[in-house]
Amino acid sequence: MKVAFITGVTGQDGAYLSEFLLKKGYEVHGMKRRSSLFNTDRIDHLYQDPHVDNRNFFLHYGDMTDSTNITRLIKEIQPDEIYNLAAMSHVAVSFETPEYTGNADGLGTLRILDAVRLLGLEKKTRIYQASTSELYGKVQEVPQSETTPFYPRSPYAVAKMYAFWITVNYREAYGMYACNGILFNHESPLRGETFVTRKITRATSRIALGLQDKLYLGNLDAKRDWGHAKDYVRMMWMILQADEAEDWVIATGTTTSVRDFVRMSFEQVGIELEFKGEGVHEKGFVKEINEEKYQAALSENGQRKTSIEERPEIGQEVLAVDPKYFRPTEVDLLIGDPSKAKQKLGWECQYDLQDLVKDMMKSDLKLMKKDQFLKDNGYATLNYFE
Ligand code: NDP
Ligand code: GDR
Repeated sequence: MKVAFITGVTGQDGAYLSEFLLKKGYEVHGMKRRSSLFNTDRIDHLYQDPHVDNRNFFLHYGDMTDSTNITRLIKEIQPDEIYNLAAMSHVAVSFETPEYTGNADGLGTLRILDAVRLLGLEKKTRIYQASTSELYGKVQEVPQSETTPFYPRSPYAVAKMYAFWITVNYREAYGMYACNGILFNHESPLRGETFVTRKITRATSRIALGLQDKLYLGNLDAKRDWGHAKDYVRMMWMILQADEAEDWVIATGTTTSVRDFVRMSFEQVGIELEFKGEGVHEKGFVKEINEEKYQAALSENGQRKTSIEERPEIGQEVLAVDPKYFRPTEVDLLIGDPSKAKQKLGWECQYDLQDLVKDMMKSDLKLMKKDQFLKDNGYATLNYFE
């Protein structure tokens, strides 16, 4: 039985990767942070009672900023594969917490690599480093591939650039099997609520159900190459099974603006939007509602129907720009060229963007119907949006 150690196990990718590796027969160890509330929502379905025998999923407390803890965990676990997914992963927040981001995302990666070296596990343990398309930053060329120069545009991306090169350096200096997956944006129903896609699918669901009037976003012109996280965690594993340790771009090869992602989400509930104005004055209005599609989307999962008074109306302003979501420096356009991974690893996506939006909207409609039920019955619901 192979043993994997996943940092960032409580995050979007950590949850999908754990599921994937457990299905493959791995023994999976995950590192989670201590928090004052439970932070294991995404992996609770995998949890195993510590008092039973034959467990194959284990959680350990740890932090990327604590080398003694990381070294001890790797010594105890003796992993065949390490997936370093832990990071302060929000680009906008990294401008608020640049030093911490450098420590956790940049030096944290060094702590993993150096622990493996100091413990003499260089020949046993393979390491996957969660690198990112944010490394490309300011557009130098499109589509971006393994040979495109980096130009990071945020403290997050700069920290990840250190992590990228220290991974390459340990591979070259010590002969370690250490790889970077340069993954472009990938999303899912498990995506954190403050990343733009999830913020949009949550708000669209709430607006359709009459729980919220309007959504505020930042830069609607930004373009991203969005894939489904399930497809991308499969690639993380494939990267560590290759004969040679290398760096790989994983992307869909298509790009879409934030504005079009909003449009696609509303289409899922039969609402057509019209955009008016420019820049900070741009707004989105309800242009048409396809009654059949609206009813079909909302009546799935069998909850009560949204009353006429609660429903969005034609002409309603449902989207506005709030400059507080603009970033001091922005990444305008990402579109990846995954040819190398396609040719050498046989990379294929099972989900396209339409499937992704559908999957996220289906899940968020279901979650928001739960909120509708709670509200109907006099309970408080989450009222926090960032
Ligand atoms: P998430 O933000 O969903 O998860 C991040 C994980 O890291 C969480 O488990 C979080 O714990 C943990 N974490 C954060 N800081 C620390 C720390 N100091 N010590 C220990 N654990 C910590 O990210 P994703 O799952 O989306 O991404 C996984 C990795 O891939 C990240 O490194 C990200 O930067 C990178 N990446 C992501 C892409 C994407 O589009 N999703 C694209 C390219 C790269 P907690 O739950 O307690 O907050
Ligand atoms: P990104 O993802 O910065 O690409 O990093 P995010 O979803 O946060 O932003 C994508 C684009 O949308 C624009 N945007 C907004 N973003 C957020 N979060 N909130 C808004 O209200 C909003 N309005 C417009 C942003 O300006 C940006 O252009 C993600 C993270 O998962 C990283 O960890 C990962 O490395 C990269 O993807 C690849």
